[in-house]
Amino acid sequence: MSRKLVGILVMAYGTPDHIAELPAYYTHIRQGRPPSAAQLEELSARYQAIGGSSPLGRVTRAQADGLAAELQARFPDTGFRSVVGFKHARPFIEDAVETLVAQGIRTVIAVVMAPHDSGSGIRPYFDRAAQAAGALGLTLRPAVSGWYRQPGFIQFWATRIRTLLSSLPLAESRRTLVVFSAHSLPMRVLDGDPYPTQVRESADLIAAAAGVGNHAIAWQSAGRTPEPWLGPDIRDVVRDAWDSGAYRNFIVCPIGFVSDHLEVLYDDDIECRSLIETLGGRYLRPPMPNADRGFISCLADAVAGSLGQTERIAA
Ligand code: FEC
Repeated sequence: MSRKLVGILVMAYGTPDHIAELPAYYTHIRQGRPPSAAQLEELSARYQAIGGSSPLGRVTRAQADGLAAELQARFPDTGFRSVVGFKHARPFIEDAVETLVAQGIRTVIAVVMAPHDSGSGIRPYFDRAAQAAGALGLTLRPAVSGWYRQPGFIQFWATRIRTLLSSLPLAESRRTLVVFSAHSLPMRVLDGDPYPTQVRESADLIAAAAGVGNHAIAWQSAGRTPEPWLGPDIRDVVRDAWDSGAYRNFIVCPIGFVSDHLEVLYDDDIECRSLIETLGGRYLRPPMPNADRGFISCLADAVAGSLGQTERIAA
């Protein structure tokens, strides 16, 4: 008897593979409105500053491979195939669904490489996946979302915070603020949205697991648009903490992301670091989850929970 096949649709934001694809990528992010030449130049300069391209595509593929291998080891009687689908770059989510269908897969579990749920940021991933699956006669469920409560995710960050704190002399560790950050969103899309609450809750859970007394929650990478975005911005949090005189070291934990990419490597490692060092302080940032084995194992825990439901649905 042939093994049952389960597809894992691993979805992430996406990045241009090459700088020549930047205009199309930026236009896609802006829902079809091409950016101005100045906007394009500014974004291109950010990619140049991190070395010319973002590791996001490579890291997402490594996460997908790791996840399939981990699930295969846990459930040897089932065959797992993971496929990557991006929101704003090729292969798009729709391309990935087609790939899974072409492989004869009928059961698909979708997971987004972002820990917190949000109506405008995360739901569109699932809506697009479900629509593509529906058009091809494939039922796609259940979706894994809002997996920030996974104990492995909390432990991942807690362990790394403790490691950084213990690398500092005691007097310095007392003058250290742990800043948890996630992507900001326009206020207009946040009415009744679970996102800010989930981010705050996960920051509190990680801080408690790390035994950290002083922590702050900040929002980063707000779009360059005049409308109000969710704050406080991470740079304001840092300035206020510095001005209070209580803090000289900052451990920045971008818990809203799970990969090295532009928003971490530029907005945090270049922009935020520069602010902190200009003030005279020390910037520290734990390594991102990327394809860390413990992190992949925690993603597998989240998927395994859904797998149980899928097996029941399929039965
Ligand atoms: O490394 C890379 O090449 C890509 C990094 C990247 C990630 C990411 C994640 C999120 N975004 C979210 C919301 C918005 C909203 C707008 C917006 C715009 C951009 C632009 C770039 C970009 N985002 Fe992004 N985002 C990444 C990159 N993002 C580049 C365009 C230039 C700029 O504004 O900086 C505003 C759209 C508009 O103008 O209409 C809103 C959210 C996440 C986290 C969840 C997820 O990963 O999907 C929320 C990674």
